[in-house]
Amino acid sequence: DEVPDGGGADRSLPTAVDVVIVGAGFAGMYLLHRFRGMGMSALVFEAGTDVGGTWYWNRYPGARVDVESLSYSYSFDPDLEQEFEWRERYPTQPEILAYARHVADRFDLRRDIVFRTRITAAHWDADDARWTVRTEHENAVTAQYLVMASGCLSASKLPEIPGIDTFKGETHHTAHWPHDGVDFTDKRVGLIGTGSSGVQSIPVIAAQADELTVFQRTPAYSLPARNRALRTAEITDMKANYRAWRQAQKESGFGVPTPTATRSALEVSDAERSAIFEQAWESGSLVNLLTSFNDISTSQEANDTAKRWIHDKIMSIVKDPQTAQDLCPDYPVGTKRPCLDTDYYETYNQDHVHLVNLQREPLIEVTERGIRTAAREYEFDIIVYATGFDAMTGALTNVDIRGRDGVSLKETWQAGPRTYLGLGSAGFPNLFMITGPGSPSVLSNMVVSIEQHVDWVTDAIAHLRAQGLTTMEATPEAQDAWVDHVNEIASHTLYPRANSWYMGANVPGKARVFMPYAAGVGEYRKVCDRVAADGYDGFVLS
Ligand code: N01
Repeated sequence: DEVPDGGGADRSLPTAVDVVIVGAGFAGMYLLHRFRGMGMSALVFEAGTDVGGTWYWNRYPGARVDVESLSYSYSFDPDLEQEFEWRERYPTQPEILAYARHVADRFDLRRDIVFRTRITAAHWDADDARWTVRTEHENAVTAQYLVMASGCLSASKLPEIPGIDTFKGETHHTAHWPHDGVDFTDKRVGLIGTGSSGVQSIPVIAAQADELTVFQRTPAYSLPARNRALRTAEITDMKANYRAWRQAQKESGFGVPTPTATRSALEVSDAERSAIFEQAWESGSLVNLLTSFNDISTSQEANDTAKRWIHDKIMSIVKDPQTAQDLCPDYPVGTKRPCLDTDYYETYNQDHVHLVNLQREPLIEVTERGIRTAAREYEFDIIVYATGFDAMTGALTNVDIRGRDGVSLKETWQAGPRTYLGLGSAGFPNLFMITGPGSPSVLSNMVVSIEQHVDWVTDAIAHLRAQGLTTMEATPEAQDAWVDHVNEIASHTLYPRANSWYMGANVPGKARVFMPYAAGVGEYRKVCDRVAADGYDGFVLS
């Protein structure tokens, strides 16, 4: 992988800047652009060798976004919007990475990005009212503001299985895929995990491998993506109407405009309900499924109708009845992140693809030769871990962040993250999070939420500067009220009923708290706008 022009650990760094930004993904890049526009000095630290964040790291076979390309893109520059040509409805990881690189070039971002450099610590110094940020290479930079643009799904996670280091073959995690790929030809492959990464990679690995065995702890709900090349007419049409579309994105629930469902799944006939689910299934859009009726995410009974309908679909596609049964989830639809796939269920009809249901046959250990379950040992040449992330908080608590009086963010969040608006946390002045816990973040089109947060944070800092002020910190009272509100909203949904990474359930010992804000991006934006209009109500400015 070439080292981009920004250079890396060996470049000389300034000792003080106005802003340190952690992460050069979509959030970090836009932050840098905005801060520069405000005449501020900003430095971005990035662990990878290039921009792109999620799309830099997740290079596993079949990796694609599950939001349509024309919506999953920056809106802040109409010229950028017009000039970039998306090729596919759901673009591949290389296409999205190419977009990120195009943005970096277009706005000359790399000269202020320090690549190959992970941040290890950030400590607030109350006397100077500055953050001291330390890197893995023992460099230190001070900054008035620290913005964590470190991603919600970026701290990857291996499973806690005994013997994980003993396997003699090749081992890969989907979020750390080798840049020159993995050759599965003639290989016996074991894959653990059936979330979005597993569901996307399984059909592609199966097409190459000699034998593929999938170890499933919890089945996913997955919809066929119906991916295709974009038609010239739809690109032209979108480009002509982008402003209205962007506005609709901002006001929508998921950051993807959809008609509002007005009816309950329980008030229509079985035939009509099936026809509506079939339409969502055929459309290749997760949002269409989740918004097919107005009570899919709030009523167990309504949700059960979707669940039964999808079970029937799975049973009709997968030929072996036991495998089909094992692929049917029993938690409510949408309460774990649903997946979008290409030929996922069909893949299990191939003779060389096997499903191991870990609920019936628990995983015991990784051995030198492969994986041992309670039933037997499976031998592999390659093991793929599609086992996900310490989501939403991992990338924040992995850094030794210390606020007022040396208080640690990680320790303060032991019982679950506590933020005001998902943007700031009491006791941590001038620390901002992009798409932090307590904001819609992972329940939305991330680019829409990222832009809203970046705009809000940079506007807030512009406001401080205009007032001759230097610090901003959430009050404990505003934060407590916000955490209560986030929990209250979640309690009206079915989300807390599943053992999901939204709940921290995939990380042993992590507090079980529903982390994102479930009222939708449109409602959330109104709250943020109101807070700003009220002079940043709930924050102390000084
Ligand atoms: O990770 P996951 P992911 N033993 O946490 C299993 C986004 N994304 O990388 O469900 C056995 O969803 C685990 O089982 P369980 C998207 O938001 C988007 O796939 O915890 N199994 C699960 O099956 C997504 O939700 C896209 O019981 C173990 C799997 O590993 C998020 O990223 C593509 C285990 C992990 O699934 C994360 O997706 C990719 C153990 N000890 C990702 N530990 C698109 O845009 C974990 N598992 C399409």
